[in-house]
Amino acid sequence: MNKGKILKGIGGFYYVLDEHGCVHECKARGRFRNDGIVPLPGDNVLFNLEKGTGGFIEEIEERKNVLIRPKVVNVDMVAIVVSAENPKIDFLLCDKLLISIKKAGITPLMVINKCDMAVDRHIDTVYNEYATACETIRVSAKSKDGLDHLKSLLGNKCTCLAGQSATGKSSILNALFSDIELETGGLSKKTDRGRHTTRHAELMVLEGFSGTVVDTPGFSFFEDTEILPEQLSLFYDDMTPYAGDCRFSLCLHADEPDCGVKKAVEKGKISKNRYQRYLEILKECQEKRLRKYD
Ligand SMILES: Nc1nc2c(ncn2[C@@H]2O[C@H](COP(=O)(O)OP(=O)(O)OP(=O)(O)O)[C@@H](O)[C@H]2O)c(=O)[nH]1
Ligand SMILES: [Mg+2]
Ligand SMILES: [Zn+2]
Repeated sequence: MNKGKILKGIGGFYYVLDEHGCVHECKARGRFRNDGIVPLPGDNVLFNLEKGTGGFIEEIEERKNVLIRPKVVNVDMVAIVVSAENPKIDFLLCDKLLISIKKAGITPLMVINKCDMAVDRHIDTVYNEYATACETIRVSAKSKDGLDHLKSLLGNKCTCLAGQSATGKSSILNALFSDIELETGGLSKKTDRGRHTTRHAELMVLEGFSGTVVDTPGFSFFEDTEILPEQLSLFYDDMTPYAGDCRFSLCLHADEPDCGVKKAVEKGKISKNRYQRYLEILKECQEKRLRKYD
């Protein structure tokens, strides 16, 4: 038996990368279908190569995590790609994405792209919003500034690039790796206005790396994540250092007196805007819980 990783699946065929860097076209054994298991990109598998008939996936290792859209498993890092200029960044959406990434136990990375064309003030606004919440870097797919840093962070992980359409996810991958040639264009495509250029999920193997990347055709995976109101702030790395100063141990950092987080906001240690959006998301979590017990 050989060990490998599924890069993509098309029409019942799975493309499996072995430990030597070779890709094999495999089918899955019928019992997977009988058990209701669909092999997915990212799956670590054991497979057999048979003369004439190609390969067969025999076993699928237990999955570390499962992303819903795109359907990818065993993801180590999600890079949220935002644009410092156009399209305008949707902070609330980014906050929510960050929360779901943290909740899934995946490492987040904020990538501010298009720094070549953006005014410094706009770049700084985004940077200051997230620098204490997660690792945040500034890049330009066009000028290639910051791309070496990004490359070093990808390492041998499996990284998904997520973000609004036209923020430059595909452009970044094209600029990073000479053997990758993805379609770009995003919003400018007349026939496909505002829709994502990138659609299917596929792990791409990085040249000279054991790492892989997925050019995510969407922004809203994990949309059904349910979060308890008292859990929410645990997913805010920019707030947790101050939660120890709260008078109440189950402080929601909303209306409670003597709240360490609110004090940190007043002192400018936590972004006011991000805190305001935290309150908005907290309300949503509370309403969701109420609806559940209606
Ligand atoms: N000036 C500048 N333009 C960029 C940069 N990165 C991407 N663009 C442009 O932004 C547009 C969208 O880029 P894409 O790479 O297609 O964006 P995407 O995030 O992959 O979009 P979807 O696949 O639709 O989700 C293209 O016209 C790119 O040329 C950059 O760093 N600087
Ligand atoms: Mg794309
Ligand atoms: Zn508090």
